[in-house]
Amino acid sequence: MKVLILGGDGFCGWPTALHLSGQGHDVTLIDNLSRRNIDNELGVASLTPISPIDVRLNAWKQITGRTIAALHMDVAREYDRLEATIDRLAPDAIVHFAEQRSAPYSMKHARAKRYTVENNLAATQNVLCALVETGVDAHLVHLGTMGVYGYGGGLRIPEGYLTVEVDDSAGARTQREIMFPPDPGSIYHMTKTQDQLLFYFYNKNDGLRITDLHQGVVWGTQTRETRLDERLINRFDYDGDYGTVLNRFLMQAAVGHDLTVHGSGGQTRAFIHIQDTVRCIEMAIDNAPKRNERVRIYNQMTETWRVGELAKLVSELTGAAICNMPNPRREAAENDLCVDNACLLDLGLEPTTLRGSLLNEIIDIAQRYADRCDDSRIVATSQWVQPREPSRQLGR
Ligand code: NAD
Ligand code: USQ
Repeated sequence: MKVLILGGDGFCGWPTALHLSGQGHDVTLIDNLSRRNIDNELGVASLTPISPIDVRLNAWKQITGRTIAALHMDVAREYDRLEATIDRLAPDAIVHFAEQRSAPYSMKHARAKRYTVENNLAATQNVLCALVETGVDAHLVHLGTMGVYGYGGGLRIPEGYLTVEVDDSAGARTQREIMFPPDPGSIYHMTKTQDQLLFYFYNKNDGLRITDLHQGVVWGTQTRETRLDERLINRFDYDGDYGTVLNRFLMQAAVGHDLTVHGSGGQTRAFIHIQDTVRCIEMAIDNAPKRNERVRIYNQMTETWRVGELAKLVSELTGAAICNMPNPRREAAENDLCVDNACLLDLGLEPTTLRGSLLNEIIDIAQRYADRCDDSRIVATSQWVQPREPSRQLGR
């Protein structure tokens, strides 16, 4: 298949590009390198030494003989180029990762909030609009988030659609399937709930074939392909804005920093290893929805963990101390999370378990690159609610 990968230089996009190319697909990636630029803006760098994009691509060619084409393009701001590219390439599938994906960054300040909304919604709208305008019948695979559901509310979370009982217009009790009510916890997560509405509309109106993968927190760094050569290494974010919780704990243990549990650690989240991410995307591409099928939604996660339990596990493996810090986020102090993930398991996903793989991750990545860590960037500083003078507090 011809596959176009939007956001193909990022943490999930790069290993996906390699994996799909390695499987024999004809891959082109698009990226505006905004993620690398945000690192510069924040004064941080990936714990792993990531190579410039052209070095990455040349290394892949040298090692495998396979070519991945790359275009520097802003999907949110260069609509005409995007449309012309989709028209010219006529891909069978488009994988869309090209969004600002950090919740803390999206809550940092007005500029970051506005950028996140403008970038994410325009990127999604542009790819959908370009598919309609060109008439290219590509299957769009989007990386969404478990965070659109609001982490539970005591329900078993279905794969996108909730069955409800309502009265029909004649007053008879009837069952309907509706999109699960959105309940975002950050500006970033809110953009993903809005993406869902765009998908719903373009699917209903234009018959676009769309799979939305509601992914949990991704952990791990390397995949089979990124391990082939150090020039292919994947990024590892550890800073307070872009580092995700488990990778942060692994790195903190490696550098002798206390594990930074927000609040009581009772928050439960869904997790998936990066190796399983790339496999899930491959399976989604191989199983495209039929024409006139509604938006297909899969819960792309393999296990749920309480943040405090994760810290305990890492502490038991490494001896690291745990520190319960004031939570900078506005989120439930505790929640249960029960998720239906049968679709991807039925397609053949064999989960990488956290208990089975954590120690390797600590040794292979966190300890190996520990000397690249800037300790001053570890603690999360982005606040969900800005402290204000009493007279300026909203609603008072
Ligand atoms: P990332 O920031 O590492 O990668 C995103 C890539 O998209 C970056 O290389 C960035 O430069 C590019 N990009 C952003 N806006 C763009 C634009 N307008 N035009 C072109 N390129 C653009 O993030 P990631 O961790 O790889 O996440 C990829 C996707 O998966 C995101 O949409 C994210 O919401 C979703 N996701 C990630 C996780 C996770 O834990 N990392 C979990 C669930 C869902
Ligand atoms: N947390 C800590 N200590 C830390 C970092 C985080 O206790 O040092 C807590 C947070 O308060 C939160 C939980 O861990 O309760 C998860 O935080 P996270 O930063 O690992 O994940 P999150 O902000 O939800 O975002 C990440 C990705 C995002 C993706 C999302 C999937 O950055 O792109 O959409 O995971 S999900 O969480 O399932 O919505």
